[in-house]
Amino acid sequence: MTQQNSVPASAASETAGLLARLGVPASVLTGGSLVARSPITGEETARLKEVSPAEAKAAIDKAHEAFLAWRKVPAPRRGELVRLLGEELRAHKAELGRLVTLEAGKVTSEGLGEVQEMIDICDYAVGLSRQLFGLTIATERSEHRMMETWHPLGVVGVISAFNFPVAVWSWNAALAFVCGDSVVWKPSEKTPLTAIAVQALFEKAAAKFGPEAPAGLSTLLIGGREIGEALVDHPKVPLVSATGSTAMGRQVGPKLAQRFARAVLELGGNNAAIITPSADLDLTLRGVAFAAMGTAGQRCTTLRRLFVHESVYDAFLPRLKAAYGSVTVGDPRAEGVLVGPLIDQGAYLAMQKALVDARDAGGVITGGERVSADAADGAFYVRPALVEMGRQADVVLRETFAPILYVMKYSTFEEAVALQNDAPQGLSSSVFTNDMREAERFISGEGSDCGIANVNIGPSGAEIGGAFGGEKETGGGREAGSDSWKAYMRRATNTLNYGKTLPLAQGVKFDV
Ligand code: UN1
Repeated sequence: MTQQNSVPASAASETAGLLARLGVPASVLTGGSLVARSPITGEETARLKEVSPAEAKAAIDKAHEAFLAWRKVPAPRRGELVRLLGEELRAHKAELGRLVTLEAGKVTSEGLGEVQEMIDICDYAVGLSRQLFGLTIATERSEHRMMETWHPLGVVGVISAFNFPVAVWSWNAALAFVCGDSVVWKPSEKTPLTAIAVQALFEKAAAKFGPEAPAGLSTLLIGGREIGEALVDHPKVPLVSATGSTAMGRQVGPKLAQRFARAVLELGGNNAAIITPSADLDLTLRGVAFAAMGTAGQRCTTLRRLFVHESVYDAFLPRLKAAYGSVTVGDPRAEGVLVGPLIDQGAYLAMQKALVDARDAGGVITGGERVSADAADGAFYVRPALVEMGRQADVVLRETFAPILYVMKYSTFEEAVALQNDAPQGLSSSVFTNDMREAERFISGEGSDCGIANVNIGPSGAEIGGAFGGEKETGGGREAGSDSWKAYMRRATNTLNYGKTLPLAQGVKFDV
């Protein structure tokens, strides 16, 4: 049975109150041209001033000046600033999490969870600030030493998407700050308010830290596409980390390559799960439900393709359909709601188009219809869609950023892995199995070709400790944990001669 919430209450007045508590003056929220909205009701929440490309360029120049000062501050001391940022986030987790709910439409636990990811990466970066190690390498020459050192890189540009409006900045920024870099952030036009709140919290932390944190260390640029371009084109930005569509990455990647800047690209995902004959179906059901319907299908790690072994298909599908029918869709602030709104009408229309294409390709659809339209006509709530497909048609191979799960049958494990790897994207993947050989094969070099390959958990909800990112059309970038920090620094190889002779490498003789 379709359950839904009653009329959503105003989101605008609560937004203003939260921003005030997060340290954002009311004057910021009016008089501009960028209209901020809450997807919960569709109502306008602010009109923000946008920077011009010339102002963006000047701000990037200033960020470069900030970098020149910041790189001189010892790394563990830089870590102290990030520790203070983490403290601000802890102290304001409830308000910021709620603002994420209001602006991005995430249910309460996911809004709070996003802020928790920010806190976690701050903790991680604080530890890292004392572990920016290089290697000492055996040299072929006597009385020599060879080593590598890691140095601050410069201004790091961050372009983020609406679906993780604040966490993505923090995965980049917390690392960049401890690495000795300054950060310039262009958030999604769909979620500027959460970015403004985070910048206010950063400024509080920087004020506590003191004058060693230069002005311009963290800069927020509110604006549209041309502001992103200003970041991508500026010669003083050696690294841009961009999260968004593959189409966006195709524009950004070549421009950065043209000027030999680094790119961390976090683009589309078309994540799959394989349900094998030995899978624990209770656990699998929970894993699939969260990964496919959570965040209203708007994570880049959302589960979009499900391959079910023919021997368990008939046992599993009715249970999955029941979960799709009973999940509560509605106001994400309400207790018990698991699926909030789509971000906007564009997302809704893209979902409907994909469902038409899926039907044309022979898909049998359960759900997918709009709900609560009469309660808030500017808001777009949908029942998540389950689409049984006979084959992996074109529509299945493209990423539609909405809660659509395509379900297909398979016969052999090899076939399932091949189907999973057949998508142009390569972000996240999982297998549900209790067969050790299948599990190991899936995560082996011959298994999943994705940046994330999981066993007995869904593809979404990654922890910050691992490197986050994917292959192929996902862009190849890695953020957050493991050794991702190395992208935010430059490496120098140093050879030191402590002897009185000058032996040349490779046995070369050059005696003058
Ligand atoms: C994204 O959707 O842009 O793995 C990132 C996850 C999150 C990150 C998603 N930690 O679902």
